[in-house]
Amino acid sequence: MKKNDAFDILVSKIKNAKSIIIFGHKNLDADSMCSGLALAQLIKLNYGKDCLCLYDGNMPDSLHNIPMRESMRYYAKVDIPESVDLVFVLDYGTIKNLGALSEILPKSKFKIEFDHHKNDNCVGDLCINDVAASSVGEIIYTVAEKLDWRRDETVNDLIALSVITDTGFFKYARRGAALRIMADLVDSGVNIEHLANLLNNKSRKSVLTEASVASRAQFMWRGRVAIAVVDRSEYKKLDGRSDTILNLLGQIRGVEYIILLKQQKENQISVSLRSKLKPIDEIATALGGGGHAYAAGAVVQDSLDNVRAMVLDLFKEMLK
Ligand SMILES: [Mn+2]
Repeated sequence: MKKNDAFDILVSKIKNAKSIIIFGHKNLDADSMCSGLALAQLIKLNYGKDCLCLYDGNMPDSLHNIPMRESMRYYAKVDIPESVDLVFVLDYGTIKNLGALSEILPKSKFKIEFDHHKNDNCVGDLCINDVAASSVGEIIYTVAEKLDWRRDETVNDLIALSVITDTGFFKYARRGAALRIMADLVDSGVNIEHLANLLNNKSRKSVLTEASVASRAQFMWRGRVAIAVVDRSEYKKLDGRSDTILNLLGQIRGVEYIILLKQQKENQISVSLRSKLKPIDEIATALGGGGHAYAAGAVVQDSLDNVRAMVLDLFKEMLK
């Protein structure tokens, strides 16, 4: 389908919809939350319609100060009608990542997705996806520009939050678009330092737990691979994705790959992988997950020891 046709469909579906629901992946991050809220606000500003923004799983403390946070509703506490005219699915990668929100898909008359993950099994009837985009916020910005949608200060802040968080404050921006968008947003009044401080809202307990996990990391293959483990009791104290652990280990000279294992339940281990060298998304795929070339992950139903052995075997194979 040509891009223009896709945008025509997008606009006519919004114009004709009486009910609109927006959601991203379960255990939302800043991009899935901010891109959804930005889209809701754009639809409000340009078409005068209210959207219902939903989330499932845990909303980290670091997202509690985000503009329009009060518009986010917890899925289990909302009565979803049997039929919804239009559903937007954002930043999800694979249907598994939607959690209970996937129950809404069969109730929707039309589904539009915006995503920047590699995905061979899209749920959308219309897919406005771009794997080269830094964030879904970037895709939303591009669509808004293309369609001449009016943006306000809130939309600008939300899109900027998507871009800065998903690029790790521009470190992972792999094309200029993210920076050009940010330049435009800053010229429109966005204050990056203010947005960064909005995110500094974790509890002391969670940050100190992350520091403690990092301090017990092990180093293998002459220090090229760092592996850190969050046990079950520590897992309960974490806020969101525990990026601090990855950031700390990534600062160490010689560390090329980081493996973070989080014991969510006795036999359910979340695996986060980061690379400074070769793509590691294939390793995540081999574990039943996925993600980006240099930042990927999976959730594996097995014991901590077994998952650790499995991941190290896959690394051994790659580093050979
Ligand atoms: Mn994203």
